[in-house]
Amino acid sequence: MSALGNHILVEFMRCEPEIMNDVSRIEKDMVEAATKAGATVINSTFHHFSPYGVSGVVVIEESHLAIHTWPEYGYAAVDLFTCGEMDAWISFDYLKECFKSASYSAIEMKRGSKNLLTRNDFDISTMRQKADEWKNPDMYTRNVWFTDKDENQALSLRYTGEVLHDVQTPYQRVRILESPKYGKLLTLDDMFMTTENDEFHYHEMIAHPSIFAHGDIKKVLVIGGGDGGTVREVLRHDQVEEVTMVEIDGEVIEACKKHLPTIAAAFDDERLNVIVGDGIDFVKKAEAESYDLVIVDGSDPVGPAEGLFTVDFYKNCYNALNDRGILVAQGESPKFNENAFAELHHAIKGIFGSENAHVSLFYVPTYPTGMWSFQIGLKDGMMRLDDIYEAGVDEFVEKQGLRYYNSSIHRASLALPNFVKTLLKDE
Ligand code: SPD
Repeated sequence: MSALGNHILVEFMRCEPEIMNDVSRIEKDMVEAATKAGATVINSTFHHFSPYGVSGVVVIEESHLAIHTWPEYGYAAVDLFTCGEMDAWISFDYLKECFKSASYSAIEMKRGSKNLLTRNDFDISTMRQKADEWKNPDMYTRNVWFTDKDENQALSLRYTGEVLHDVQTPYQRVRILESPKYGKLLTLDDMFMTTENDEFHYHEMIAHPSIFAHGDIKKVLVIGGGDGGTVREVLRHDQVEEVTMVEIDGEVIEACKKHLPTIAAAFDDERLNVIVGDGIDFVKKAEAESYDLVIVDGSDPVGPAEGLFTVDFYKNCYNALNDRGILVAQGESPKFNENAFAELHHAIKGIFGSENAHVSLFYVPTYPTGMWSFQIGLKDGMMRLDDIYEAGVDEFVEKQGLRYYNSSIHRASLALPNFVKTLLKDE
């Protein structure tokens, strides 16, 4: 029986769940499946659903290949719809291998039986000309988003679907994704850590305010900070003699050295000593009164960073600081995780004294709500965070080409909105 097209409806079962959730890989496999069968690819569009599932279609001159996946069932429903001489069973065999499908079935049916159809007469040349006038500027379009969220709020960034690095370490899932707007993104588990295009907001603000307020920082301890952005900023200061960085997950350092060299830019500095190990334990055993500055550049209070939000840890940081020492800790957001934000402030108050606990606010577009904080403890009650030599700060800013921090931002970051003051009040 002669027909216009051939349709193979495929069930791929017992596939590898990770593959079924990898939009980039599925798109490549589908395009390759079409090409291997001799099809001419016109374009493709794929979408990743949160938290899992992929849908997509490859449009070919000979019709289309479409897919919908359910990673949680290791299942893919695939349509191979072709016209002309193309053998779609080649695509079938190829995809079966790609998806590592251990069980599959397929039904083949003819589409558009010619004995049931009547052909109309068209002016083919005009129609071809019309079709040529429309050009698709992007051959492949993807709608893939990474979302950092809690149960009520989220921040999503579109990424290209390219996963440059994806490693499950004993501590967390470390990923580097490529995005059109923010460059490469470092994510840990399901949270944004830093991005090429806005990392300077965070890294300049974690380092410079306390260094300028103190005036003579020489010995620094950084807990966490595996991407290298914090030590890069600290080491801009010539008076800094020694920086020890203790990062629990060596994979973060390696991934960032490889994919984020502009952030991991100071690992070769001779003043830097990198230790891959447990920062909580390191601080517990640190020599008393040995640091001018302790910076806690940790992740959010879940997983490996949970211990960085305990009173005991900050007591040990206090002990490790000398009598003019300063603590700066990643302080969470007063609009996203209010409880962690307020509890950390109370912990620092309890240890450093209520007049010596401070909060600086800054803006990071790629963290949920955008409003983020560093929390500061001053061991010396006479020190004032806003006491800076402005001209010196701005000369440094100019010379170093800083893009977020300056003397006005220094002061402004210490001004708190009323709702934040209320959040921080003692109960
Ligand atoms: N939700 C993100 C909290 C910030 C975590 N630290 C970022 C590391 C940048 N060096």
